[in-house]
Amino acid sequence: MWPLQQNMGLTLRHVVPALTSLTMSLMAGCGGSDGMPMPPSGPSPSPTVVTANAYILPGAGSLGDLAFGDEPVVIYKGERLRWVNLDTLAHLIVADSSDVTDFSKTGELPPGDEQSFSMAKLGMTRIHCAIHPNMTGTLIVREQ
Ligand SMILES: [Cu+2]
Repeated sequence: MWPLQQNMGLTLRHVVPALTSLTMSLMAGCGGSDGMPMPPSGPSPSPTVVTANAYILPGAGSLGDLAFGDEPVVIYKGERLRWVNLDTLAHLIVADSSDVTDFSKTGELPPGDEQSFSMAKLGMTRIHCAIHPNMTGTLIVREQ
């Protein structure tokens, strides 16, 4: 009986740290820049974050630098940038300078889909569509 119990003890000691590090890496993967400072206290108990929509217009693939409607797309620091695909084709928006703002790229956005990003960092970058390189624009994150 002794050898068996020793074995089980060893197994447990090895399994627990493995689970812990897996959990930690999963948590790290989920971490975004959602640690936003709360706005000054208002009537609502939950913090309100303004969402700014950036639209990928219908027919965007042939609209060139008008593909995103607004040129430049201006977001205020602390807002959520929400890419909304109003086109009938999928698009994948990429920042030319991926580390200047908190937006580096969307995933592939199917028609009607959307994706949001918390924009805490001030900056400006050119943007384009990875699928339709002629779709270009400018993204600016500025102080409110
Ligand atoms: Cu596109």
